[in-house]
Amino acid sequence: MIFDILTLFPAMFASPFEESILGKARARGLVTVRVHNIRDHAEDRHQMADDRPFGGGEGMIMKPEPVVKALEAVRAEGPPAVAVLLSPQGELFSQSLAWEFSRLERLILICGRYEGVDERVVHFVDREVSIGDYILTGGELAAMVVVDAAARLIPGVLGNTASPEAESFREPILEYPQYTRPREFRGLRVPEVLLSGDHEAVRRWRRAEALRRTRIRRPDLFSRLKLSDEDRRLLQAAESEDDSGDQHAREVIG
Ligand code: 9D3
Repeated sequence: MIFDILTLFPAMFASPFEESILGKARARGLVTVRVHNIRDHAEDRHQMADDRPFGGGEGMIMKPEPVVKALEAVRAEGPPAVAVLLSPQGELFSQSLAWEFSRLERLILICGRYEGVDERVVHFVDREVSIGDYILTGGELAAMVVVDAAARLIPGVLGNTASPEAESFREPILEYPQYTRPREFRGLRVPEVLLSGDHEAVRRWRRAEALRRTRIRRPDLFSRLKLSDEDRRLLQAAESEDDSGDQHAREVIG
């Protein structure tokens, strides 16, 4: 899959895609990331990419022409592509959108800066995407999030260590707590059941922990879960236990 990224800050993309899994996927030719400087498509002598907002107001707005020129130039030089503007006004990015993008031959990601992008740019893209309700200084980090989430779903990118296919069928539940050696770290012991060798007891404990955490931390997910009779029993058993060890639970309960 090809990712074309349009940005005023191409240097921001130097290292994130060279490390670890994505770096290997690029080396193996499964993923291509090309970064394009929008400023190269600005017409005037000073290559201005921003200007003051009509109607007045704070800050600067990205001019439409350099962005649309860059988009048209990049579109013309490769296979069919979906063009996405990263924008705080976009639809919320999600795992299902990551799956959709991962099936494309090519995705063009446009990163805004300053106080925003001239609204007419929206007419030239296929969709607008936000990664969440918090304020970033530009679309670059959002574009990296989208590339990372979509690229790991491309067949072969993760290798044999994990199967992303399984993720699409997963129930909406948080994961159970995980531990590795040593058995005791700074006075904190690994739960005894995980050392017991009793696989059935381990399974029940993990299920109970996952259910309990989901109910406390993510009631939105918990309400969508279809609980089995065993799930109800596990939750009831967990209820009677002291849960003061759960730092996050303490925060939520207050
Ligand atoms: C505080 C500034 N805002 C009011 C004038 C407008 C604003 C403009 C530009 C807020 C953020 C940005 C830059 N953000 C993005 O381009 C962006 C973004 C984000 O901020 N949060 C989540 N997803 C995204 S995708 C692109």
